[in-house]
Amino acid sequence: MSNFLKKAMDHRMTRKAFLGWSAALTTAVAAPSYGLKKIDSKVAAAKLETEEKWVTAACWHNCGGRCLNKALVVDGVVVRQKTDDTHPDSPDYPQQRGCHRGRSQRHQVFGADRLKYPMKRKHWAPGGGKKELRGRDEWVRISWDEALDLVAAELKRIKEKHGNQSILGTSRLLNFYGGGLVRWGSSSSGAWGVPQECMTGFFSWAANDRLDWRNAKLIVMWGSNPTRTNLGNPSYNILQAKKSGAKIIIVDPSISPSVKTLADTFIPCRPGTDTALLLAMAYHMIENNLQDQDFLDRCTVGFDKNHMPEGAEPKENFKDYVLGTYDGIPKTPEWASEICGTAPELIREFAQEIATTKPMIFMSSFAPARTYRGQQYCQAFLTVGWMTGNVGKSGAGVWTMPYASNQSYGGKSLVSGGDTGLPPAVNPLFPDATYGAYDGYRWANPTNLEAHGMAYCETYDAILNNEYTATAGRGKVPCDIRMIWLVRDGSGYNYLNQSSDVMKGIKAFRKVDAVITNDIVLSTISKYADIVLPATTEWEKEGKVFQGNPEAIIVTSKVSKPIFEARSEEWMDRELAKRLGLNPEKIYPISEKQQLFNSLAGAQVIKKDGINYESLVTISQKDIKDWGVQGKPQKGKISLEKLVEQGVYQVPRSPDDHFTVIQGEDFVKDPKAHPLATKSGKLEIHCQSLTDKIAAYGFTTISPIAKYEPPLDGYEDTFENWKNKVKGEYPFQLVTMHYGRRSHSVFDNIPQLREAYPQDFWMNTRDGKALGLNDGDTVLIESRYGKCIRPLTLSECMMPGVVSLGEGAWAEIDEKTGIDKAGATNVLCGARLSGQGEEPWNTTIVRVKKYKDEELKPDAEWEQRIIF
Ligand SMILES: Nc1nc2c(c(=O)[nH]1)N[C@H]1C(S)=C(S)[C@@H](COP(=O)(O)OP(=O)(O)OC[C@H]3O[C@@H](n4cnc5c(=O)[nH]c(N)nc54)[C@H](O)[C@@H]3O)O[C@H]1N2
Ligand SMILES: Nc1nc2c(c(=O)[nH]1)N[C@H]1C(S)=C(S)[C@@H](COP(=O)(O)OP(=O)(O)OC[C@H]3O[C@@H](n4cnc5c(=O)[nH]c(N)nc54)[C@H](O)[C@@H]3O)O[C@H]1N2
Ligand SMILES: [Mo]
Repeated sequence: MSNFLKKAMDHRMTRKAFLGWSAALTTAVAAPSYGLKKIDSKVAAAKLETEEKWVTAACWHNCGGRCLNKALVVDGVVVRQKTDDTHPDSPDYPQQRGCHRGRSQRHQVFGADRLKYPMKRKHWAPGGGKKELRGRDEWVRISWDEALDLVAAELKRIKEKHGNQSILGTSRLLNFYGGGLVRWGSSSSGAWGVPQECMTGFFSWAANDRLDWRNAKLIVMWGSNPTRTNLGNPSYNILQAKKSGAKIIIVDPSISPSVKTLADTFIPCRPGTDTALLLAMAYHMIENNLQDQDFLDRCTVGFDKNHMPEGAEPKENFKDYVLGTYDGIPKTPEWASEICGTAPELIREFAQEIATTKPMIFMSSFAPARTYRGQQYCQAFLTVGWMTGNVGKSGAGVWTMPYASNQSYGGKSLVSGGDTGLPPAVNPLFPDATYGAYDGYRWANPTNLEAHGMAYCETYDAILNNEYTATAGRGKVPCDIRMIWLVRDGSGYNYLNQSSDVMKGIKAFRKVDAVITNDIVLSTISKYADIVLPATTEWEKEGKVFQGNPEAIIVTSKVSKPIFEARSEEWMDRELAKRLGLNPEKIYPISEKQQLFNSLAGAQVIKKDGINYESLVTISQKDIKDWGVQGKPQKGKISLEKLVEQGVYQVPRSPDDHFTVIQGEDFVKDPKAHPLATKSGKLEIHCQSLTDKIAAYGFTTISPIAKYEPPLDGYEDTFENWKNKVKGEYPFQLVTMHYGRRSHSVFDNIPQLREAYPQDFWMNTRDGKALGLNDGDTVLIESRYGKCIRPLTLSECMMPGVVSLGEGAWAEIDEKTGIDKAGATNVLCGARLSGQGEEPWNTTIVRVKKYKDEELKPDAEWEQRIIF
């Protein structure tokens, strides 16, 4: 046995002993899968020299990063992982280094709890069988033929008897089979979408190039925690700006890890009350005439009565609302402080600083907009940012970082992969959204008559009550949902674990005739399903071009054969298609290999001039022959072989390159010549189209200017008597932040990561003491919607009255007590309809007490969900 192989195996043994893993886990990890042949050390030693290979291995999850992962494959077995070492690291040209999760990927791919065989719930029968047993029934291993026959027959039966509208889901195959109901709304970006569209024409959706951040004197990060939520290079980039002299201010209800590593100043603010804080900052600026009046007059509408958009009531201007001219309530720091908890003096200092420090970057995450009626936060944030005039200039900007889709660098795309050539498959029941796009930033057009489906938050009610709110003012329409169809490719499910109200979700799951999923592990949705199809991970597929980072693309390769009986989603679709009387060749006219080839052949890289693009990859006739694909030879900057071998193409950067982008420079210089895609062509502080659009959804209303209205389940609702400050039944505000252990629910099953990032419930020390609680106690956390138990961490880092729990833990619900042991946040967060259908997670209220009925073992020691 070679040294490193021995080391790798020793490492496993120590880990095993340390974590006390189950016997089953040890077997599967020590003799991974597909090979399952034991490595004969002598034979292996002879072969090893030639059979070691570093392969570029995908890391495909929805974490916001796109990093380079390499796997060392020895005799078919992955023994080690590493990350980017393709070039030396520097701040200008950083390596694309993976995080602790990406580097744990082999524990996911080859974990003992990987799904190995198709399986069926024992008491499921076409039509549902014993539906109430979902989530607690036994599993039966079945053959692929049986699984595919059952799934196809049930899909056919439901379609023929009840119609496509009784199927909830969308997938390439399903869309060819008549489609299904779609869940729309905004899960990821909270309320940001429609305000961005209507107030800015999507202008503030993009940031200046990362190298330009170094020119900022001040960076305000609102509700932003990149050291946990942007684990690739973004925090590193922000650190470079700090080193170049930028002061950093973070606004958050907790002293987050990012406050500790990046911030110079911390501004506390209660969840869901940011609008009040922002209005008070505006008040201070107006009172002291600190706003950039020239910018406001030239580039915005609605700030004061003299600059209103056409048709708007002059009294409805922002300035007079802040001053309280007509409503008699000046939005002073004292007024705000009672709501947001920030000291009035601190509000004044903060306002003074942002108004007088130039250039400043004023950026927000999604979290404060993941609140009830979250649009008001977006309005207030943009308005106050614009009041400082920091738009269209170097080192300046007012924007929301699109965390989930890229590395949050800003700037333009310097290199990108081409189209796969796979034609889109439009869902006939929801023609707006083509299958395949992640819906984080999409929301249904509220006037769309063709949209069949409901907001995320209304899904379970739709199943249970047979009606949902339709778009285009159609009011409630009847429905009869019979099937939940989750046979699709990878992430983006947003069910149970990841969507509000798990408890109601389980009831809904237990009502339908069939729940079909494909998955790589028995995640929460699959646990409550009837038939689960084992999918291959990206490591077992042909490879893909992964995009998102504007400066680099990652080209992955196949790392291993499919383990056990796992099959690709495409294979499942093709097999099901045959059984449904569809032509698989029409659904997948080109092979996976051809798709990869097309992406590479179409890849474009920016030229030195910073304007034009050229082909990235050199392809020879021999390449085309070797790959067995169709294509034409072409000339580019890197050979196909080299790119695949290297696994990454990154555009080198330096401060004097021509790639720097200053967002909105032209617009600010001459707004008439370069109008924005808004009604007025300017930035809209008063925005009637926003009000109208939100009203069209029929959930909550929003004023055309930023106003503070207490959200449902916000701070005010923690009181029984607001005036006398008497606390009510649910006295604490819960935030459900994104957590280092995992990417949403993905990776939550990895014992090593569980050990490194405990799923603790955080509370302010004084609050805990007042309740007689100690650090490490097991506590029961209850909301109107559900309850869970977790170990308590007391910390002065939490604002008093605020508690927090990382989102994504795999719900582990005790059927007898209804208590979730894992700390799955959506057990606590209720499904409430708001605005554009955004999920209002960060406005949730709870109560907390000591829990004595059970000793809670660390979840790193829990039994894994291993079925076969
Ligand atoms: N490790 C990890 N990283 C991830 C992900 C993951 O699952 N795990 N998911 C990725 C995805 S898809 C997304 S959308 C992004 C999400 O990125 P964000 O939305 O930025 O992430 P959160 O962790 O929800 O919130 C960030 C900070 O906001 C604070 N916060 C919460 N509510 C409020 C509020 O009302 N007001 C204020 N001022 N602050 C508040 C929280 O305390 C937290 O410190 O993260 C991405 N990155
Ligand atoms: N309370 C609360 N809830 C939240 C949030 C919050 O802040 N608070 N954040 C929300 C946000 S921003 C987002 S983006 C959503 C994300 O919500 P989801 O998209 O639902 O989350 P994931 O956990 O990424 O879901 C991935 C699913 O795909 C499966 N999977 C992974 N890899 C593969 C594969 O290769 N093949 C197949 N077939 N399946 C695979 C996993 O097992 C898992 O079931 O969560 C949201 N939920
Ligand atoms: Mo997200």
